Amino acid sequence: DDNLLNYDAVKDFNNILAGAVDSSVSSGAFPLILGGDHSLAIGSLAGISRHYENLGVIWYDAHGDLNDSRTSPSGNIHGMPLGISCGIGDTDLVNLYDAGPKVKPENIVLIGMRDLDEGEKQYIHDNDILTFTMTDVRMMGIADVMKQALHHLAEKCDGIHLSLDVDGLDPMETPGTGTPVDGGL
Ligand SMILES: [Mn+2]
Repeated sequence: DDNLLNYDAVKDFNNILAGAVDSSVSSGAFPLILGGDHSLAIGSLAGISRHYENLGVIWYDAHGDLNDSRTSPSGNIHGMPLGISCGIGDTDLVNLYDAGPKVKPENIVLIGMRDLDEGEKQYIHDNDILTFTMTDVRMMGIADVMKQALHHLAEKCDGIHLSLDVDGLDPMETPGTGTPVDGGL
């Protein structure tokens, strides 16, 4: 598949990261992962998902990151990590560290969305993923959004992986992002 940029580097790095996160959780520590590219969530989710039956995911981002190589307009793997973790896209990345999907779509909450691609909108709709756009955040306030997000996950999840893309914030706060989208928090 030639629509996956930096494929080998992303795959190798995420295997190492998944192992590090797995060991960290095993030792009772709280893994905090900082990185320059959201493709690292493939490895962080793979490493932590071993430890939970129903892992919840709060995905704070301007983007859904639910593309696969067929729907991705850019080929950037950092636009695909949540999709890959749900089992869509490149087989080796889907089966990274452990075989099969790491996250169930019904256990995801998307917050801060304001730049979704058509394929992503379809996936969100088909899988009924709880989604708060920036319009929702402005109308409801972030406190209410978080309350609803946690309530939604508390009913069925035994743990939560929080993923925060700096582009979820407004580009005035985080000008260093490669994918700025106006109107963030
Ligand atoms: Mn993003």
